[in-house]
Amino acid sequence: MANTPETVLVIGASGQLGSELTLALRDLYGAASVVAADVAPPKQADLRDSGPFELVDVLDKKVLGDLVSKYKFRQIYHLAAVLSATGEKNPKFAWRLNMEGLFNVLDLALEQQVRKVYWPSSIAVFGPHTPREHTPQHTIMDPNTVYGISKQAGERWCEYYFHKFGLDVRSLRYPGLIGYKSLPGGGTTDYAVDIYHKALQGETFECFLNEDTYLPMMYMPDALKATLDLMHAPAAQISVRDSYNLGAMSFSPEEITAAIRRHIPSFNIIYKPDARQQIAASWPKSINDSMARKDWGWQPAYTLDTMTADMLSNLKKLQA
Ligand code: AKB
Repeated sequence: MANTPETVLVIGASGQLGSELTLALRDLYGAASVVAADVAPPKQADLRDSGPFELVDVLDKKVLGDLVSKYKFRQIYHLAAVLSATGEKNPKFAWRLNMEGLFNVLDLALEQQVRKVYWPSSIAVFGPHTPREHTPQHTIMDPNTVYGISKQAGERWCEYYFHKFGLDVRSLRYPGLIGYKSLPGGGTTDYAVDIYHKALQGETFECFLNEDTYLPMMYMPDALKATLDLMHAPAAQISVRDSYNLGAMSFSPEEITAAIRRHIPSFNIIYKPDARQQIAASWPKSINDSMARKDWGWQPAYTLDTMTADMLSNLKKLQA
C-alpha cells in the first residue's frame, strides 16, 4: 500500500489519538502522503520529524480549504475536539469548535471531492437514561455534557451527509483511550492514563472518580486497529452511518489499582471525586459492540492485565 497515491489529512494530529494515528497512517501510506495538522505544533519528536505538518485552525474554513486543495486529500481524519471535562468549563466554545469544525470538514469534503472522512464519536453520546450495562447500538441517548451533545448531534449530521449527499463518512464511539506515548487532554477517562505515570513515579495517585466507577476503556493499539479497519472496510459492509459502538474492556479505579499493584505492590491511591464523577456516572459501564464485530470483524486484543503490563514496561523505557 506504501506507493498508492492516497493523500491523507489528520486534523488534531498533535492530540492523544492523532499523534499515534498519524504515525500509523504514515506507515501505511508513506510519510509524505500523510499531512499532520493542528492549531499547535506537535511536541512529539517522532510526529514532528516523520512527515509534513501544517498549522491549521479547523474553525478557519478558508485556510483549511486552501490546504485541501493544495494536497488534494483523498481522506480526512478530523479528530480535533474539546473533550467532556474541558467542555463544561466553556460550553459555548466547545459547541462551536466541535460542531463548526465538523461542518467545515464535511462541507469541504463535498466541495473538493474528498473520498472518505473519519470523525470520532464517544461513549459520551449516552446519558443517565441509557441502559448502562452492555449498552446497545440503538438505545436511549440523553447526553448531559456539551461534549456528549455535540457528539450526538455530529453523529446525526454524519449520517445525514451520507444519505443526502453520498459522503463516505465513518465513525466510532470510542471508550476512554489509554496509551503511553502522549497524555489525553481534558476528558473524564483521563485518570486511567495518569494513574500509570504516578504509579511509576512512586507517587500517591489522587483519583477524581470513586473507587467503584466502571467505565468502558480501550488500549491505544486496539483503537488504532479499529479505526484503520473501519476505514479500510468495503463501503458495502458499513451498515452504521452515525457511529459504531466499540468496546474492549471495562474497569473501575479499584480494579486498575489492583492490576498496577501486581507489578508495583507499594502503589497507593486516594479518592477525591470531583465534578467528573457525575459525568462518569451518566456514561455506560460496558458496551455492546456486536454491530462492529458483525460488519467489519472488530475484535479487541488487550485486557486490563495485558494493557497494564505493556503500559508499565513502555513508560519505564521512556523514563530511562
Ligand atoms: C472523555 O473522557 O471525554 C473522552 C471520551 C470518553 O470521549 N475520553
